[in-house]
Amino acid sequence: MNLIKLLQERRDLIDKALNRILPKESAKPGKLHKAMRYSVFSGGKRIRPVLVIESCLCCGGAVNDAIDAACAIELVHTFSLIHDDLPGMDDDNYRRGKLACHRKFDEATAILAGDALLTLAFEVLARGRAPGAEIKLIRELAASIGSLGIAGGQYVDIEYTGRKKDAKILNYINEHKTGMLIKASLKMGALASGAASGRVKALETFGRYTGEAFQIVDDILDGGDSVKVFGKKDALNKARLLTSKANAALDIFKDKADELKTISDYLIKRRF
Ligand code: GRG
Repeated sequence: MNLIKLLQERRDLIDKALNRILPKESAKPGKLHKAMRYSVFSGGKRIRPVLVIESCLCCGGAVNDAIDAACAIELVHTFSLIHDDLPGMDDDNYRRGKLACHRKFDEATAILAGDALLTLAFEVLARGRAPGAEIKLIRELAASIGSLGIAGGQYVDIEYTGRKKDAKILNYINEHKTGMLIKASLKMGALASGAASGRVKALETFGRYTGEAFQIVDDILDGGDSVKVFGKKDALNKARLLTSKANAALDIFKDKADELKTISDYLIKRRF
């Protein structure tokens, strides 16, 4: 398997679907739609939607079964990045080397662009191509991003601004702020395929470990909290251990899980 080619193919497919789903800039209010499109198409790696698709394929589903869930996840991810950059949160001027949405446009536009992306995600799931799975998908996404999910993780992260974090707090933040959406990506891919509960559970376990490892590597790449709390060497060892646990959870799928295992290995070796 040529992983780089596979990732590129999946990204192209996801970008085409996102382009179809997002309102055109010509639709009123044009500036709001321009801001939504600016943030969605500003160079994201599309890791989460790729995971949705691969999880669905691993369970015997088709790409088409997963594409709406994949787009919904990316819309929520983009929403969370727009809001994360706002002055009341991380107050960042740049995202992916480009002006953050509120700097390119203005704060009100960025807040509303985020809100509109979040709500669009649920609309997409509700009109999805996974008959019978819609409610399960909507429930999974909603549960992963609320106060017991990403919003909770972000809240605690902000609460600890300027304070020393210990391993317990950091694990909580990583698991919620970053891990929850990655875990949801794997679970939603499985749900979209109509997989039985044991298989869904296995992919959820893979997603939980992979999500935690992803944030640790993110911190290693930019000198973030995991490096401060664990030290660089121990942080990398932790990410490797989490990834081997993640991959072990997929043994029941035999070679059908090869792509997912290769992706999780790649995510801890990445330099981007
Ligand atoms: C979702 C209801 C709800 C609230 C969101 C603002 C907020 C509350 C949460 C912020 C969450 C956040 C910014 C987490 C960081 C996750 C992370 C590691 C992002 C980087 O992911 P990549 O590398 O990004 O996949 P690209 O740029 O490739 O898309």
